[in-house]
Amino acid sequence: MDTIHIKKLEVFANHGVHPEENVLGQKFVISADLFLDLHDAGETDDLTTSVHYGHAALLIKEVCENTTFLLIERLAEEIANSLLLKFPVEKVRVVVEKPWAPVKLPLETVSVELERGWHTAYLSIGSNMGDTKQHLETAIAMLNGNECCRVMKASSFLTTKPYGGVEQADFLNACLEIKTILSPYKLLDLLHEIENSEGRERIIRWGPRTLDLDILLYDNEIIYDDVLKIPHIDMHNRRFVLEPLCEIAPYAIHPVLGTSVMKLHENLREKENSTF
Ligand code: ROI
Repeated sequence: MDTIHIKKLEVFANHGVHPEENVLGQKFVISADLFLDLHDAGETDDLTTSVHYGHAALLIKEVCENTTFLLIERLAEEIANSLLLKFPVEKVRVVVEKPWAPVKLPLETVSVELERGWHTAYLSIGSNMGDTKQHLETAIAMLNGNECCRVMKASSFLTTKPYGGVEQADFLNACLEIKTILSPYKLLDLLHEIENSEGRERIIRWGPRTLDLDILLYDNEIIYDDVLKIPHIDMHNRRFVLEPLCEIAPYAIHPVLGTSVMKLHENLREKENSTF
């Protein structure tokens, strides 16, 4: 992808583990690569279609000067997040150098480097208690209200029969495409927070719920641990997931099965038709 480079911006700031560093301050040298599509700027010569590198450099300076962190890792993370949130960039690479680090050895510099960016995730949302439509709408509003998430697409709301064998009321379901700078684990935490704020209690497994939010896909990532399973472990068997997901992302690929959402939907319909 096209890149704007900001190379070795010098700032004076107070980050460090030693209290003396927080008082005296020292030099930090920051480099940032901003990844974005520069075709429009290249063709139109219009600054509003790109990022003003002066504004980006000023933001970096402000983040460095207005905070005091122990670690340069934390500072780099904060710079990366600020750039991603303030400017229309897909990804950033940030290097924080600390040439005067008090390590009592003759080294040129110490530094950290990290890359952060916007990710695409697909979520399933569902409710079968109370004002179901209101719960889904609140979930969408709360996701959009979080600066680290942007709801890009929402499917229509579908009334679906309960899946999973527990007798209960019909569900209202939908799927969302979001952009997020949160890691999969942080995104999961946010989804739990939103569920809890809508009064979600975990009483019966697969029982009624005011609001259920699941991560279906997160880029092409595959995660399988005690906390999180991505892609959602049962999504290919759930019509209430595949039908709305097919509306907004028919060509998204399930990274384990290597199959498009449209094909998974078709396969499930065939399976259901052959069993009934
Ligand atoms: N069934 C439907 N139709 N919709 C859901 O959102 C839903 N969610 C669940 C279980 C209980 C598995 N069944 C569902 O968690």
